[in-house]
Amino acid sequence: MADTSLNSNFNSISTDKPSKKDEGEVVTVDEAKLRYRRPFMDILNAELDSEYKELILSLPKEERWFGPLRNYRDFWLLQQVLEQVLAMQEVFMSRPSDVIVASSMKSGTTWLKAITFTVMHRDKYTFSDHPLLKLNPHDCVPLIEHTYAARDEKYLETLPSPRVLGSHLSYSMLPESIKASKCPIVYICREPKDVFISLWHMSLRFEKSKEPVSFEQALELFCQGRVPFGPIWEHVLEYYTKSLSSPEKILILKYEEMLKDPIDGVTRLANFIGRPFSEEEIKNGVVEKIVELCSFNKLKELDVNKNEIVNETNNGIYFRKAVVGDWQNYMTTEMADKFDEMTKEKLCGSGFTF
Ligand code: PAP
Repeated sequence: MADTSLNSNFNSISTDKPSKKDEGEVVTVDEAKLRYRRPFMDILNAELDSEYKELILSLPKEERWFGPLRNYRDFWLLQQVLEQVLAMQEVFMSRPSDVIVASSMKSGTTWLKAITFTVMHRDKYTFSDHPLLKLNPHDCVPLIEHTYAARDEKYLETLPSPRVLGSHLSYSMLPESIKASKCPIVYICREPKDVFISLWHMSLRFEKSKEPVSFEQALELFCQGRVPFGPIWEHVLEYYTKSLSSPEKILILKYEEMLKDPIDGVTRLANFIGRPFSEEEIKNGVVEKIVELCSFNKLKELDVNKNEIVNETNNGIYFRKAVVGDWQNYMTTEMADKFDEMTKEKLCGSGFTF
């Protein structure tokens, strides 16, 4: 499958935190290197300091769980991220060759990033010497808005085409250049009760320094959409509706279906992004190898993805259980019924089901 001569590309992966010097440097595409993303704490600790500050401070605020979040055009975003989302609308330039991995949080993003990156770049790297063995999928596929929020946006320009980039933004909030460009968007969604449980567990590990909210209160806030990039129902529906009118632009994948039949999911994705598997690749088991490399069991055992802090980034938070229906271990029947009722109401008439 892979051209081993290109492995020199992988050998040049830099594990250094980008220095202040890097920020001012003009880096050409030829010098592109994959590397660790900047730590999320840098974003959380940043002060609002742009022309958007006044607008942001005037928006509805939520800081009981995560946050401070602000509500902008019906979605809740971390205020430091929102600031950069507003700034990047005009400056982010997508390329027609980009592929965008989109999702609401905790819906299978890490997995889909790994798969899309591997499918797209399968001629570049061997399975035994693959970037995913040393870097987290979020390093290989940077989240556009977090890269901006970490003031590291020049890095996106250094990546050679075709780039695989991620976003948790709702479709309506994506930069115009992504919407107007030919670049395909692969969107993954997941049953919201499992998303909530996944988010709850992440918050337990992430928000240690804050006064913790109760499970019941977190559930209430989730249902009100008061979580980063929420509400989830509107997030899914925006992409789903757009996928109906522009099926060549957006592919909707479901986490549960991917778990049941990953070969089919990977094959559909490869076809959609214009990188279908050849007969020879299929005969040589390339699809199975991609599924194996990107599998939960494989990725979570890698040193880079263990709980230890790597470059100030706790990659362990992205790998927990990876099962369907874990909500049953945490929610009462009453909670689940109320939740399902809401999901039914939100999706009513849309034609979409989880
Ligand atoms: P993010 O939004 O913070 O990037 P995201 O990757 O979307 O998180 O979701 C994390 C969930 O995907 C976790 O689910 P859980 O809490 O219910 O266990 C995580 O375990 C699961 N996950 C991570 N990697 C994989 C994978 N390779 N295959 C399947 N599921 C995965």
